[in-house]
Amino acid sequence: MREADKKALVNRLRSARGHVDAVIRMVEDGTYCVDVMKQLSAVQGSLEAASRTMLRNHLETCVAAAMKAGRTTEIVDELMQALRFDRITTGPVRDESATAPAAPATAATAAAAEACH
Ligand SMILES: [Cu+2]
Repeated sequence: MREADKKALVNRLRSARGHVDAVIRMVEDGTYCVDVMKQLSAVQGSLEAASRTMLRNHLETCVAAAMKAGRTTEIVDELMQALRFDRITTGPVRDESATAPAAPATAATAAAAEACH
């Protein structure tokens, strides 16, 4: 993996970990359900982007090298197997602008939270 790509991926994963910590605090604090769900969706989007980055790297490095070495069938078989269990990477791309950190509850969500808890 190229050093710059590795650095970017590690940063993204660290950011997702921080985001998960924030969601844990939201749950512990009794934040309104829908607000928690919104943040979980944002974290998932970030992890999906990380997974796509990993796939792209694999195609550009391992797969390209295997094909050059004439191991096409072997590497394609492996890839087909891997993609089978990774619908996240091969599925539709999410709106990554939805990965913003948790926003404070509005008056409307606060009122709805009252009804919910
Ligand atoms: Cu690889």
